[in-house]
Amino acid sequence: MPSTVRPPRAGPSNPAQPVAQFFPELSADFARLLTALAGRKIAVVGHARPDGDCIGSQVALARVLRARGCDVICVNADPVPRRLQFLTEDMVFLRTDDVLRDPEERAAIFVDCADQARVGERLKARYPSPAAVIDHHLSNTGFATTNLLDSASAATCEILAGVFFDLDLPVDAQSAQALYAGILTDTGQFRFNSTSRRCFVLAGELVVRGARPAQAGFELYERETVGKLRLLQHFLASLKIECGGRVCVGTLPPGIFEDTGSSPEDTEGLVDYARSIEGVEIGALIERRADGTVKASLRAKDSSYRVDLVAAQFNGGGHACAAGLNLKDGPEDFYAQLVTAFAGRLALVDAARRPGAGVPVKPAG
Ligand SMILES: [Mn+2]
Repeated sequence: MPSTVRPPRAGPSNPAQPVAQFFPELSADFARLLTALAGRKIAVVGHARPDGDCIGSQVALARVLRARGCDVICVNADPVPRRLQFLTEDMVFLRTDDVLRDPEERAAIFVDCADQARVGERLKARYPSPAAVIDHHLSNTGFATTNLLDSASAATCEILAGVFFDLDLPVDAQSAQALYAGILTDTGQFRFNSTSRRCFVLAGELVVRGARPAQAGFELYERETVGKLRLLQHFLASLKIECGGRVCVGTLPPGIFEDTGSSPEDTEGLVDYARSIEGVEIGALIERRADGTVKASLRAKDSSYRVDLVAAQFNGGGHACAAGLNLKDGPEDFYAQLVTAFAGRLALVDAARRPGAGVPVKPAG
């Protein structure tokens, strides 16, 4: 490890306590994984509708494995979003159909996937026994042979950056930019609760290795399409305030992407507007598709609201402050059901906050 790296413990409030490594246990596990995978062909598998943390993790991990002489491909059910393509130059990103046709046996490493189905059902079937999963979602129970999990990390890219530095693995400029972009996007540009001193230390080290914050900022946030802004316009017009001003929900109807000239990937970040209103504790985006699918993204200002538990009521999951769900046949009254679930969650949190209350704010798990 370069002598300039001084890994602190995680958590925004902890004082600086330099330790030997960023992730001592995970790094030891990763070193064993590298040994076990030596000579194997590898598929680095990300989730459906990949975000910056997912693509960043795939690029950086694939490049590190490639530098060790491995034959590596990256696989996703959905294409790399336009605004993330600056990270994937000269990398092989394949889709589900490509790998279903490919008879090659590969060890699969899943990244940024809270559960195995996040890659999509057909990819899950293609890679039924992943060699490893590297992830930061609270709800991840560990579905692979090797499970590198840390829910205190803001991003899978944070885990990977720390592990690569711990093990002195080669992080070139493109990997550094990919890891930086993953940390930048999953921390909401270093704003969310999950943003720790470790995020800043790692980001600084990534800049030393060639990450370019101005380029990342431009590619990620200054290249919106008109369609995306039209979608935002519709979303803002749909916002409804619920639960006495503490919840705000916006809805996107079927056909909205065609109507506005936008695409599903353009929904990223919309829900943050619902949450951003003064007094609103929880924001939500409901997306209805013509085939009956209902998707929802839930965002809380405070981790005590545990929106992952609300998502779990509809077979979803995620983090305390950011969760999501997907229903194949969404009920007609899903909006009402979701608001009722939020009301229940708010009541629980309020009860726990009352002086002398014995109700736990954060149920186990
Ligand atoms: Mn992530």
